[in-house]
Amino acid sequence: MVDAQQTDAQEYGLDRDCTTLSRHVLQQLQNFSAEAQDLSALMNRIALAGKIIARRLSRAGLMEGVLGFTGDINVQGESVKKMDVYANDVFISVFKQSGLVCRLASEEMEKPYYIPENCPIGRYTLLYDPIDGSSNTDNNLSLGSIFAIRQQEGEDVDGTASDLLQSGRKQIAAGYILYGPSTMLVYSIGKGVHSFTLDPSLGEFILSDENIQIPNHGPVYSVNEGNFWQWDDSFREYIRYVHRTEGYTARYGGAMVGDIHRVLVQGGVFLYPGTIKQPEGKLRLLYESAPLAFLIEQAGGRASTGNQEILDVVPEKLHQRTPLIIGSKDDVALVESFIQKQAKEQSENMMERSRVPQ
Ligand code: P6P
Repeated sequence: MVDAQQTDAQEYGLDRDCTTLSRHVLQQLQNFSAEAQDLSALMNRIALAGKIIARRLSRAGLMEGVLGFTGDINVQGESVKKMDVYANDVFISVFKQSGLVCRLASEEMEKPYYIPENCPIGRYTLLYDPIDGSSNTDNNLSLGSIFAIRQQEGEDVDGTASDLLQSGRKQIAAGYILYGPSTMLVYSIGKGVHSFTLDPSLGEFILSDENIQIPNHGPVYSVNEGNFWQWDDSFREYIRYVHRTEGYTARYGGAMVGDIHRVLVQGGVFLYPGTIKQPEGKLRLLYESAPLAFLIEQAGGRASTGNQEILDVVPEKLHQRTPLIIGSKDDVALVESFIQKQAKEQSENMMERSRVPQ
């Protein structure tokens, strides 16, 4: 005799196993319009790309030609890993015949990839970082893919994709795939943040957490302290503060997706400030910081350059970089307070100097 409670649990379990990503998107939108169907299909293609990349990573150590460098330097001036190229090609292959997109803009490609005329063309653009944290590929550590979806605006007649040079508020969906002990896909279409875990036995991403909210404050600060003397003093002052204050813990994995996922779950802040050599910072705006900012804002957090909300920054070029402070709103505000304090002191010093008789 199966009791009612066991039946409920069984039904809940079955229902959850059937909550795939594409179904969840339609549930979120509560309609089956053409746009809703497109968004559901777009997320499904991203899930397919994630499954293909996860499969490659899980067997990388057993295969020839998967790990290591290609010997090329990409548009970012960084040495290219074989996984960077493979993952970039996966997204192109998955979307090329989808009829959903017209372009793909990637960290790995100087110019966007335009869907060939002999393929069905859609009205969306996928912006992505195919492998985030590729320095981790050869160490079997966590990696990520970051994605954002925007609608094409106007006609991209000169092939410069200038309509992409708009603020992150134009994103209609964004998220990341985290290749860790399990493969997770975390996304938002502007209706909260939801996570899915890949069930290899089903070959499906299954809903694992809905409406994720980031704590207003958390213990984690995630930054590469090896750059300490390269930063503006305001960031050094913030680090000195967390060093001497109880309740903070440093975590830095070298792959932003994993570090920001930890901040999303536990609370805290991830920061990649500008340095003397690179005042604009290392991270790219359109396909790294803006998608993550979209997601973290949807979870109740914040993302800032230090002086401006990331989602309000209007880029001047496709591969524009930005400083990034992202995570719990109280922790982002605390970092900003050190920047504002220093700016105030500098302004007062200048006023003082202007008052001293020459
Ligand atoms: P560093 C990976 O290349 C990346 O873009 C982020 O994923 C990561 O947080 C950062 O760069 C690591 O950079 O200078 O600390 O090695």
